[in-house]
Amino acid sequence: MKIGIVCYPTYGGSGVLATELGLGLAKKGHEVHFITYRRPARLGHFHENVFYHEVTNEDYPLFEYPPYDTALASKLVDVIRYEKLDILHVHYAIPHAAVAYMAKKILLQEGKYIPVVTTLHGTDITLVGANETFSPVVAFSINKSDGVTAVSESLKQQTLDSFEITKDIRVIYNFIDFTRFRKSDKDHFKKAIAPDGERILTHVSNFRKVKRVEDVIQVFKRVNEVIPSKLLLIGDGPERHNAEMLCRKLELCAEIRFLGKQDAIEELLAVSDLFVMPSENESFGLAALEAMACEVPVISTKVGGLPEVNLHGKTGYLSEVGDVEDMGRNAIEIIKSEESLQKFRKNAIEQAKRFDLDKILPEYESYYEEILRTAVHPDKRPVDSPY
Ligand code: GMT
Repeated sequence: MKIGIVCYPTYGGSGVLATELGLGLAKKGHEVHFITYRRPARLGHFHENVFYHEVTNEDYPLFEYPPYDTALASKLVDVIRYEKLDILHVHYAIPHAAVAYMAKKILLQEGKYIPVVTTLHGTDITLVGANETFSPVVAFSINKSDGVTAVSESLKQQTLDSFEITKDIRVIYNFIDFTRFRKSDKDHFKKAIAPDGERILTHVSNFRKVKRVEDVIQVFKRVNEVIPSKLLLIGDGPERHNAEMLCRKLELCAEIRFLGKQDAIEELLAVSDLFVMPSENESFGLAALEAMACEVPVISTKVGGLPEVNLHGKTGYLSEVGDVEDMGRNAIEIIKSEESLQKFRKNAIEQAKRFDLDKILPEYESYYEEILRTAVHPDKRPVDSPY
């Protein structure tokens, strides 16, 4: 199959998932074309069957906002036409689903029908999409997609609750590549971070408000008062400054390391003892799954799709948003003894295996096949069809 993939090329979860999906499909022999404004972060080097098309934008003094949507639609038309793609898979509804619809309509004029699959990732529905600045276009373009998937049951339900959706939404969970994410015993690495055998707590995110990074620090403070620990904060974003200020105020800078954006997150997760995700909203929590694959239990909130990933009392614990006391207590409960930690570690990896790439990738492949079989070419529709 020849598949086009559109996503945000940044460190956000949707871009990571889309890139891993494309790489997995390419390994299985599909031809995969990424169409993005920058090379996706995880597309580091040459891969067989993988092609990358950069969307370039034109600047002009009239444009206060260069029209990225138009540039992307034009690029899609060109790539789909020239590379003869079979299907287009766009990740994150805004603006990708609407742009895909535009490209589809343009190509229809020349008799080419390209089915579009839209994957909803979270904030495209819960935070940004539901806002009336975008909602009419989001609802329209979801309904005009040939196939729609959501990364958790919770996100599917939230989509149905927030918009008038006429399309069936298929839940296909996010996945994990176990060849990359697994526990390792890099002792020298662990020693450098925690020279006196302290426990290592880790948080990975894009440091947006929704991630509540300050809660991570508050949880860490409570843990560190009882069990000597270190905290690794991985990623960067608008909330980093506030987080650094809080570390200084709490006089915890010696115990907390801000590592910024990292490519080899798996190496850091692999030496961690606990992952902390106190988000206000999380459709799935891919970073938590990556931790669990490395046998790291998770302290998280019980929002969105997190209860589908992190099982309370088994792979970690779930708390109310902002309840740092509860999260602190739960964290201590997990790491208080080697016996307890090992039990949670074992459960974490067992649960992570449900989301193995080798299980989930075929779900996408058969969904594509289903869409290719059932999407109705306009020639075959009644003449008065509105499509
Ligand atoms: O977490 C973010 O804010 C990034 C965002 C994205 O779209 O890049 O992540 C969303 O998609 C991920 C992949 O499906 C999910 O694992 C995250 O839970 C989801 N984030 C939120 O819902 C806040």
